[in-house]
Amino acid sequence: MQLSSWSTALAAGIAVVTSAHATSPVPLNTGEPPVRATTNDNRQSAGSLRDGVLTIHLVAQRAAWYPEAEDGPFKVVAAFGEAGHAPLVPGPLIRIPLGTTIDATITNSLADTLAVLGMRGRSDTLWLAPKATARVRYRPPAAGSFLYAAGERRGDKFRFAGVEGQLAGGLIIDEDGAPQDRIFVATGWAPVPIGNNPYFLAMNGKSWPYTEKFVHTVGDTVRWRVLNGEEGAASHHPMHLHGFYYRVDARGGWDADTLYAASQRRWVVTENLPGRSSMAITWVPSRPGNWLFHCHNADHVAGQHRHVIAGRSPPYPEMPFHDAQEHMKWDMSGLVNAITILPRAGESVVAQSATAPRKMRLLVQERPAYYGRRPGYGYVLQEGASEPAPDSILIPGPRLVLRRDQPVEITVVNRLTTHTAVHWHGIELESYYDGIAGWSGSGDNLAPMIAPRDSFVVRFTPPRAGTFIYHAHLTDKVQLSRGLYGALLVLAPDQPDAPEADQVMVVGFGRPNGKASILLNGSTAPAPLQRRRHGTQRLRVINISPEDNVIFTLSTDSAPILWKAVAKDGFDLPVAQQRVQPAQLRIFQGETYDFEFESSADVLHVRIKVPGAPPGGDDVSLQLRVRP
Ligand SMILES: [Cu+2]
Repeated sequence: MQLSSWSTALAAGIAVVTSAHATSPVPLNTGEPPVRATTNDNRQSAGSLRDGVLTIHLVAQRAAWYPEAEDGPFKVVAAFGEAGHAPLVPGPLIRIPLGTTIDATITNSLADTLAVLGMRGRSDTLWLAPKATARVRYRPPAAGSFLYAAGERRGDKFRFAGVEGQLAGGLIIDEDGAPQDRIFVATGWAPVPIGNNPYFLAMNGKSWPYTEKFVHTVGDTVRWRVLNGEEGAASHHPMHLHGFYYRVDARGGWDADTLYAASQRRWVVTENLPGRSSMAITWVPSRPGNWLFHCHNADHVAGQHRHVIAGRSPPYPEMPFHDAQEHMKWDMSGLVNAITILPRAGESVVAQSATAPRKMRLLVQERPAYYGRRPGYGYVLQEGASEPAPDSILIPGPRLVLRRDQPVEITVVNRLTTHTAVHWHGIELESYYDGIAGWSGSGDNLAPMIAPRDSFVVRFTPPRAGTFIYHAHLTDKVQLSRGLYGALLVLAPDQPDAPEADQVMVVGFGRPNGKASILLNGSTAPAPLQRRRHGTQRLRVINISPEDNVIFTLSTDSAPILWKAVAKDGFDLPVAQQRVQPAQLRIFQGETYDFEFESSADVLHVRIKVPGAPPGGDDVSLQLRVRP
């Protein structure tokens, strides 16, 4: 096979270097049952560090990987291991102080040619024929969180995903001192050839409910570096933390890493991790109880992938609803980590507010044949003493307006024919009310699923004014797609609730007339909204679509207007980040943004579009018209 034909299979711009030489000291895969891969928790650097040189010998080989229990189902995958040691998923961690030289020997024990990226000069590719061994010396020039990855030749293409998806590892260069952080590498698996799109994801080599569970104490400083080892533009993981904000200290990954200056750091509850990217984050739990850190792409955490891991074909068995904890094990998979925060010794657990709470009744309702043959679900706020008709629904749910520091008591009444649970996304509340049935709470006092005809009383006092979301957090893909989401606005005590100067745009997903589509404020053809011509106006943008990220624009008839980002996920942005810029935003699932703008135009156009969608594909517009 000619080298030139290898390179044509790859994206232009990657340096192609022939470094394969010598013969392998490691026997080829001869069809024997592969060795067992060990899960890599990324606590320990591989290799041996002496006199400023890290010496490491990596071997790419077939391995049996157990993404759930160690005696559970396995997949035969390609994985890296150190010579003489078990292969690891994800690949061995290379973690060195800045200034260290990596002296790496890499052996390809796979049946076909291997392309290794990131092991020298970041995006410089190394080619290894079967049985070949290469040696690389590389001194990383800067600190940061990087990745290396490899793909195997399959016909005329190199696969960096599929069964090769676990050939990725962290490459961490420390600036100073002993590292106090943990490292997580997300990887993906898909069969070869891909059929019916079965796949699953793993965090540090395990898929929920077998992912690592973290235990911290109130007041601990938690530092994580999270890396998306998956390839490509299609792999995005908007990572959401329940209950607390986290500070984004650095973003990078494949080509570079940017450590943010203090004024550039933002506090978020959701930050998107594209393929081959990294983030360094810091957070401090301030309330005890159980929480989650997970990808907000509902399909990346859908429980059905557990059956893919087990090798089952659809139709999959029914999910168990008899027990919330059992249900939670089957309702999610992949990129979900459980977190338990312990109270600090001697501190009481719950502070009760002295103020009487404002009481609300939120009905969860169902309308048959709303989306084609499928039902629509919707939240409806009860006004007055009598309940609304059971089949009346609103999509999205009503704009819930709460006041900062004012306690609220929301009775959620389930009038669906199935169980549900509500998550108050971004609200810093007590764990028990966070909405993860079978997990929220602490000890034995865990939140239940809300059964049909049952109700659940939620109590919290929002401490921060901003834009939040309330949404179903049970069988998310189904319940979000059917309409169980809405905007949750927390206003300062003296802040007027003025919809014409303070608009909310909710991006969702549904099936109007049975056809799957992104939705803007619940519709593919939303009615125009009125706005004031003068003065500064606020636009709150929410994406709670289960699987879609969108490009959101605000423009006159001819061009985008200018807006200023003022908050992200309900947290005011530092002044240095409140930049005036053209009104275009790529917003991922579970994110909210607040913008301010002024415009005297008669008509402004809000438009959402799925990136890369063909003309006439997913694209929804809404007009903001000046009040006559
Ligand atoms: Cu994801």
